Amino acid sequence: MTIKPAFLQGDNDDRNSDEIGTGIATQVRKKVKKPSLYRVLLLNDDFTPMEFVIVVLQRFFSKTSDEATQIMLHVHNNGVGQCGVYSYEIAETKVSQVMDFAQKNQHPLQCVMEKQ
Ligand code: TYC
Repeated sequence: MTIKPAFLQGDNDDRNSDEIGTGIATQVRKKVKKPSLYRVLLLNDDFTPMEFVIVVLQRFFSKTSDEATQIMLHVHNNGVGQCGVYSYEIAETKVSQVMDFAQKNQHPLQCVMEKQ
């Protein structure tokens, strides 16, 4: 039987090779880590118009008019609500886009992310 060293094994080979005759257990299983997920949240305030929040949810989170209205009302009534769940980079981009858009329109809307 031929034993291939770990570095010659195929890219898609994720088996464990316990022993290769050296007495050293060699771990060849690839570590495939799932990306951590982050919630993107909108916070309520007393000044941002409801219609503006609905536009944000449609433009940046691809919500329908009905979904956006529901989420906006949830935030209005509860103080905070979820726009979506994303990988770190996407969540960060969404937060930046919303904060830029709110600032350009002179609304105090706050958008944050938190690890799920
Ligand atoms: N409370 C705001 C108002 O009465 C509406 C609002 C909803 C603001 C959601 C921010 O994230 C928000 N105009």
